[in-house]
Amino acid sequence: MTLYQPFLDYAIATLQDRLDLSPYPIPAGFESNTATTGKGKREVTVHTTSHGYCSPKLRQIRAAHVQAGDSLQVLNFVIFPRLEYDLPFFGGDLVTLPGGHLIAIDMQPLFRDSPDYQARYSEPIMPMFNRYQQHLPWGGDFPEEAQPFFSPAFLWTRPTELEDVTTHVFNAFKDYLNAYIGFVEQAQPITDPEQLKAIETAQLSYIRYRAEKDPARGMLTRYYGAEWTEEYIHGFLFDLERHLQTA
Ligand code: DBV
Repeated sequence: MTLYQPFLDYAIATLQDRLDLSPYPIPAGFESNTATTGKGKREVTVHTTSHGYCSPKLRQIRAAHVQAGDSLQVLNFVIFPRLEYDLPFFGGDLVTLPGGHLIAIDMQPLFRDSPDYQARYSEPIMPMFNRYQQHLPWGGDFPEEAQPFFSPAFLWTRPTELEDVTTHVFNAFKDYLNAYIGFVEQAQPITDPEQLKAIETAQLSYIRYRAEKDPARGMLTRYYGAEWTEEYIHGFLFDLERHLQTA
């Protein structure tokens, strides 16, 4: 089973169709990785692949896809806009573990407390969110410190049925992504220096948080070691800081 491959295929095809995509470089050694865990009949191969694109308004569109049989499937898919735009991040964390499915889909705001920002980037999504929440109820238990990084349209759910993932979650992923691309199409570059500074600060704060708290760190370290995992997190998955240093 490769539960989230259709999500990834759909995302790349749709972005390619609607935006002007170019490849985003993946550092050598991080295009893919494979590890084996368990012994005898329980032996499982854990295969991780990386995918990267960019567009004139999007600095990095990237995915990490972890596949290890029916009980471990993960697609982490995030879009980081260029710093000249006040666009939110698109974030998808689609996780299937032995304990069940855990789904996070959102357009994560740069300025959560700004009414104007919410009016532009969250309110238009609320009808969609309300529609999906009927089938995908709030997933509960959610780290308090992560709150500032989520929008009011944050879809956070723990489906108990596989069928909910292949139907409602897939539809929600498609709808959120298409709405996001609509925002991208409309976005105009910011020129005000103060606003540009605020965007950079907000992007850095988000990326530092995600890199520091990456919930996959434990899993990736177990399979691929600490050195590979830290470099993967800081050199590819959440790489803005590196790029600002070398710019
Ligand atoms: N999460 C990542 C990356 C992953 C990844 C880069 C390469 O940011 C996977 C893979 N997320 C992943 C895994 C788990 C979670 C959990 C493997 C399960 C961890 C475990 O149970 O061992 C949203 N993802 C989670 C959790 C949250 C999120 C809140 C629960 C963990 C917890 O309670 O601390 N990820 C988190 C988030 C976004 C996101 C803030 C935004 C959409 O992508």
